[in-house]
Amino acid sequence: QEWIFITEETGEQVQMAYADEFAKRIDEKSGGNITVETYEFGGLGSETDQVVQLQEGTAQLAVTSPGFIGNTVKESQIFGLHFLFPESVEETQQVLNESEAINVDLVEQYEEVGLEPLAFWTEGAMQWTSNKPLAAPADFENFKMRTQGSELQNESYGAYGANPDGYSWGELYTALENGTMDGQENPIFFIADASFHEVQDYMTLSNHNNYVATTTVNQEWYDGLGEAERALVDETVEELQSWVFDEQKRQNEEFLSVIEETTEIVEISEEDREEFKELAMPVRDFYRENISTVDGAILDKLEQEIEEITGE
Ligand code: 6CS
Repeated sequence: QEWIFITEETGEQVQMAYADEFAKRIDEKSGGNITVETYEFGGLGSETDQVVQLQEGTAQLAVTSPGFIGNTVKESQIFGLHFLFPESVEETQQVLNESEAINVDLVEQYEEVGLEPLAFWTEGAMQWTSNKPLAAPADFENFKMRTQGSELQNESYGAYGANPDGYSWGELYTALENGTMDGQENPIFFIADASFHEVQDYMTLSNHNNYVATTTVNQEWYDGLGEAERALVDETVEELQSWVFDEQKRQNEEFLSVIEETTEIVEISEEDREEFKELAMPVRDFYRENISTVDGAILDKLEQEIEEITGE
């Protein structure tokens, strides 16, 4: 048997490292009977094309990101809210592992469009890079901010006064270089590996959100697997939760020094951080009223679950 696993990243970036590790373990466990072919981003079209391929079953497995899948699964845009998840990446992963809002209620939303999410995991806290220092909301006035294009991501930056626009990351280096875009958000490993820091003068340690990736499979394929094969997939995905946490941590730590060599690091004062948080709060109501198909019930539950985990 041969399964196709597509990701939105390239080389040894976290999603590819994940897919390759998955392939290796399945090969070993199946005694070579199952081969998992992993595909880098670009090989099979844009990020949104990949969602369609997964739905159609051209690919059986994928790592998907809410920023790109948000038009297909509206509710997944919840991950575009700023300052919702705990500041600690460890606690964020704990929420992603344990939350019923995510692992039951949100999962049902994916199932409605033929997709089966098997695990949600963080690729690390996101930071802003920019061509001028971003330290307070006022700095975002008329700032051309690149997002992945989900409506809620755009609303989140609109709330600070920015002009957000969706863009594929494959074209982002050039857009930042020629000034079509002024800045973007991503985890540190990705900023450095995609060389965005080369064409940006500043990186703000904003920690405003985490990058959440989802191991997602074609539902019909998954339901049609034999019991032993499905157990193999489930067990491997489960094992990889702690593996990928360590991998993103290692990559984010290692790459920070690469960025520091060329790029000025900007910190946000406590006061300004509070101002960002205040501006981000009404976006939750926007999500409840304009994006959610269940009147914000998933967000209501998730907020409670986060409170229980952080004790705040
Ligand atoms: O910014 C992006 O679009 C990309 N960032 C990451 C961390 N992974 C893939 C994604 O396409």
